[in-house]
Amino acid sequence: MVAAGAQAEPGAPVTNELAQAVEMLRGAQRIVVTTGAGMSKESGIPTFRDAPNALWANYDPQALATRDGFRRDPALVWRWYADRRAMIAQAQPHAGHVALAQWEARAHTFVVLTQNIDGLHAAAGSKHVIELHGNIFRYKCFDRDHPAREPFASGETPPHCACGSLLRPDVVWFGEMLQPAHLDAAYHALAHCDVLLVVGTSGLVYPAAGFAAEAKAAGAHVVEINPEPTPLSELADVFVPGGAMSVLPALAAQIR
Ligand code: BV8
Repeated sequence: MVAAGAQAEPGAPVTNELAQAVEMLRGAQRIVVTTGAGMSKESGIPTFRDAPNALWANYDPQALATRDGFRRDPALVWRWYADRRAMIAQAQPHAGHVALAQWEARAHTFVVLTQNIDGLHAAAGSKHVIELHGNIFRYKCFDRDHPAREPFASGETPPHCACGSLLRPDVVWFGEMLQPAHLDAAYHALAHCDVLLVVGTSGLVYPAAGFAAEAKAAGAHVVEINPEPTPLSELADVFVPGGAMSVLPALAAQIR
């Protein structure tokens, strides 16, 4: 389901940086895209920095998105994710997500490595998506990672797994390892890509924050798309100032 009017038509003017990025991408057959919260901002999902709603204003995600935070107050963390899930469920992919999905169909290899847990890349039609930090619409048990799905047998907050453990969202919290298979696939893609697109991430959270350096070391070009410079910008061959919803369609349209 894609937002009405979310056609991947170019929205951004062709700027000098965009033209440079097009030169780098034209002919590139192996493309990796890594995305952060900024990719979903124009779908109405707040980033970690400018979350408008009360929970995010009053709680530090790094305190809540941890095993200790869940142990301290499982009901609070469960409700925090339930509020986010309800908001994310209303969000739809925008023209930038659609542009990436259409581009994938034309490229030789095209992999999206996303830090986002909202599922919007897949919803837009992207087939090769690695959800590095999990998915807010999936659940598992806290002690043994047993998968769980709604409707839950128990009505408590949080509900219990059949094994007796508490249920939690199936996302990767700070201090938790990412799935080895995801990391292996990500590093393999980064080691063999012609271009890495870095879209909508502040470049602060590892291991994703290290992807630009990995790709660069393997000889790839790095193109960053963000309204603001980030710690990754000095690594990038081209920094394209702007939002994902307008820059990605404009870029993809030039590469046909
Ligand atoms: C791990 C899921 C092994 C849950 C998240 C010291 C040094 C290095 C590393 C560490 C360290 N100490 C601890 C670590 C490891 C830690 C880490 O990196 N900490 C940081 C803070 C230093 N990492 C981990 O724990 C990871 N696991 O490494 O395991 C280990 C373990 C322990 C110790 C060492 C190693 C697990 C990290 C995953 C955490 N889970 N999310 C949930 O979402 O609730 S993190 C969460 O926050 C996101 O997934 C994302 O990764 C991060 C937010 O970052 P962004 O996505 O970049 O979003 P942000 O809001 O910051 O920025 C938005 C950007 O968009 C901005 O730049 C803005 O300008 C731009 N933007 C705005 N509008 C637009 C736009 N861009 C485009 N278009 C627009 N319209």
